[in-house]
Amino acid sequence: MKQYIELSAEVQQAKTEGKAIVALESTIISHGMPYPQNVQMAREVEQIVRDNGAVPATIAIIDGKIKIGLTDDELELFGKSSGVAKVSRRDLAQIIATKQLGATTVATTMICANLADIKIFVTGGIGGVHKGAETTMDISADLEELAQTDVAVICAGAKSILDLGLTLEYLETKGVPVIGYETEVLPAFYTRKSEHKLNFSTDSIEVIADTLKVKWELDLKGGAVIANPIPEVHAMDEDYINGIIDQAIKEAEEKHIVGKDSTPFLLGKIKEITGGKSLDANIELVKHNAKVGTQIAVSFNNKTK
Ligand code: PSU
Ligand code: MN
Repeated sequence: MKQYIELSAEVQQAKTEGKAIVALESTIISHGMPYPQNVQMAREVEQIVRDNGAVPATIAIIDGKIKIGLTDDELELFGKSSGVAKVSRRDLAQIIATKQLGATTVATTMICANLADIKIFVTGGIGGVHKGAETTMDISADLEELAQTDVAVICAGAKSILDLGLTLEYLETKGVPVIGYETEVLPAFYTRKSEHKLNFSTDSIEVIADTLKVKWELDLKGGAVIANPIPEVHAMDEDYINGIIDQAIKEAEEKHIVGKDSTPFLLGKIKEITGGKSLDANIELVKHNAKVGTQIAVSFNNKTK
């Protein structure tokens, strides 16, 4: 197994020193945002992790290896290249075996982080149950991964391109804790609120770290979602963004966009219709998640080392 994994020098050193490490995904770079904002976002997020006392490990598949931590050149290559594969659990072995350039989704980043014994992972939003999934069966592999892989994901909830109620039902069935940080309801990515009340909310980083520690010490398999709302000043107007999301979904249906192309198409469309405003919000919420996620990683690391 080890022959497929390569740690960056910075991550290797963090391991030796027992420092907290925060995993970051690469699909958000290659398929979630346009160049050059994507690379700039990735660099800023890495710096926020460092400034808050941990080491960032952006994960991607390059030349037959799972890279845990990217160099600046690798980040740039990722952000610029157009032929990067979007790699979910299904695709991981194939992309490594054929030595393709691959970007890891939430599901695959969890798998790779876990292989490198990194337990805390920061991103923007998770995949979930798509609207209309009762007929399309489009349910993100992210949810199954959360059910089985011991990595906590700090995100701003999920976008309303998804059916948030069904996404929560699915996570409940699979026994995945969804912890609201400074929120009583599931945040909806661009907005701080949705109509879906969470059963566990806290304002304490300590309590989150303790909960993760207990969960895994009890060998309760699987991850957790820590839902951290977008800061008020960057939140978008709910009616405005939901109208645009509906428009994007309609266009995806008309164009018969399905499978793994669905989420990137919708993200791109929303950005286009909002004239880039959704991208600004997206970048700001990821930065905020990086700060909160790093605090959790540092606290968890102190409790478990
Ligand atoms: N949501 C976002 N930005 C993203 C994604 C989701 O706001 O970039 C990406 C993540 O990598 C996530 C993936 O794991 O999309 C989910 O894709 P799918 O719905 O095909 O499972
Ligand atoms: Mn899907």
